[in-house]
Amino acid sequence: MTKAILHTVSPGIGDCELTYLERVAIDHSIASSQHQDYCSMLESLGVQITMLSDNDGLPDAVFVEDTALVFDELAVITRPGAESRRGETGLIEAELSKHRSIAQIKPPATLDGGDVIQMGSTVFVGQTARTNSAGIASLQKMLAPFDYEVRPVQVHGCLHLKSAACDISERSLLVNPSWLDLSPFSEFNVMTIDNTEPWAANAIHINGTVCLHSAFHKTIANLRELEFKVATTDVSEFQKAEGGLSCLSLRFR
Ligand code: CIR
Repeated sequence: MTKAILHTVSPGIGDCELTYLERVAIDHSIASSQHQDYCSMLESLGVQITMLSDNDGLPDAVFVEDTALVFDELAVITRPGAESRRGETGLIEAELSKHRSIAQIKPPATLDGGDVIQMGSTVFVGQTARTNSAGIASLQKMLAPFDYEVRPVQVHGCLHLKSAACDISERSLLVNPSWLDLSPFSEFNVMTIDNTEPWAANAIHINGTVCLHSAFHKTIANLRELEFKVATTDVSEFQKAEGGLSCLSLRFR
């Protein structure tokens, strides 16, 4: 990954969508400072960042990952499952059209970027409250000319596929096995999070380094023991909005 699009933290983040968590106050200035640290971590790993700020009126705008998917061949602008988030995509489309040709998920299909994990030519898509079967079928159709295989994954008990799994190398994933069906991943290596840290699989893999929320000490230690390079940053304010490391950036080559 060499590039990432990010969005500043909306002053209204406290009004974010919530599905599994009770609403608690989110401190905008702590969140902004954590966002800055997250940026610095990406930059230290060689990522060039474009920071957007025009969607500040939309509470969840910082979670840019949900608004688009970027493949080498094209970018797909999503149609987020939460109606309150559909206004976020126009700004992302304008930015991504500088880098890729654009395809759009159209009604009645819904798809959140947080439900998609690409591992080479295999594209895993979570079946969740945010991503419906029409969304998965649309993505399948868009990617068919490029020889990707789109594989649905059943997800339960969490918001997105990426709440439950992330790639940590070309052929390996870090997963929370309680939140997804692992059978679609049979030919990949799967490492499980420490079960006292259920959110630890919301991580990202950047240029050979796995990045995790700094509080997940046990999963971090397990990864280091297996000789993964690990970087950490604190995203505790975003966890209150059901976000984590992955949703804070839209990463691409
Ligand atoms: C939402 O519910 O849409 C936001 N509050 C959190 C989105 C997190 N996105 C992600 O994990 N990809």
